[in-house]
Amino acid sequence: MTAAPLPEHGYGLPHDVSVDGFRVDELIHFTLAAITVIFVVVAASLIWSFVKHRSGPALYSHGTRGSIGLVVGAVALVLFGVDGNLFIHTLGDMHQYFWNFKRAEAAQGAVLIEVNAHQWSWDARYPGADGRFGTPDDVITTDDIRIPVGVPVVVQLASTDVIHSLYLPNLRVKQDAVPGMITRITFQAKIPGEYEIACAQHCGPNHYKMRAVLTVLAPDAFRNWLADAGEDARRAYDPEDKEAHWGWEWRRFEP
Ligand SMILES: [Cu+2]
Repeated sequence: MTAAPLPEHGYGLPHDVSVDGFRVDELIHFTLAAITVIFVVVAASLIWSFVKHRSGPALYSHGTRGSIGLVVGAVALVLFGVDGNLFIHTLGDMHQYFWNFKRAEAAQGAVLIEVNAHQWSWDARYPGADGRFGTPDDVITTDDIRIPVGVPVVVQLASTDVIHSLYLPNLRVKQDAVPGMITRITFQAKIPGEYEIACAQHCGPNHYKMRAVLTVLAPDAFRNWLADAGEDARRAYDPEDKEAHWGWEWRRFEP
């Protein structure tokens, strides 16, 4: 039984413990502010017209040039000012941070992990001391992903049955695990602790049980854990146990 992360308290988004999560939160807060303003303007103009036209004969009209211009202008303002702004910022953030695997993998001390999702748990694989996946010193865990604080982590994801989705709410990232594909996700934690890992894609009757713990450790604690686990893995390695050999050679996506 692994430790459970502490429940979140209060209102709002889950506690953000990632380096880049604020970029997601900023977009959400900007959207909330924009729709609040739009709601107030729309509700106020509705109430105003109800009151203004509450008596007198019914009036049918397609509007004046001025009123049509006002509506078209307001729609254009929302489309370009709000949606356009979100679109441009999202593309920029994806390109520079959330999908910048090249930079993450090149970073000093970056941690690479392979995750195999299946009904209904998350198996994680670390390359061990030799730095290569699919060798006898690979460290394998179940529903227990450990990472060091302060360095980029890159996860390559696979699924052996149906579509799952690796969701780390406290790091503001989520990625589907799709049978027949290797997908990937990168993030960097800035606060040690235990956080929730959830499957975000309904994947069968026990989907709700597909929870795991992400433990963010101090760099030394992580190194020690990985070294000890690598020793254990080497001792426990069984070449006949085909089930345990699901790892793959780390996929190079960038040329
Ligand atoms: Cu699942």
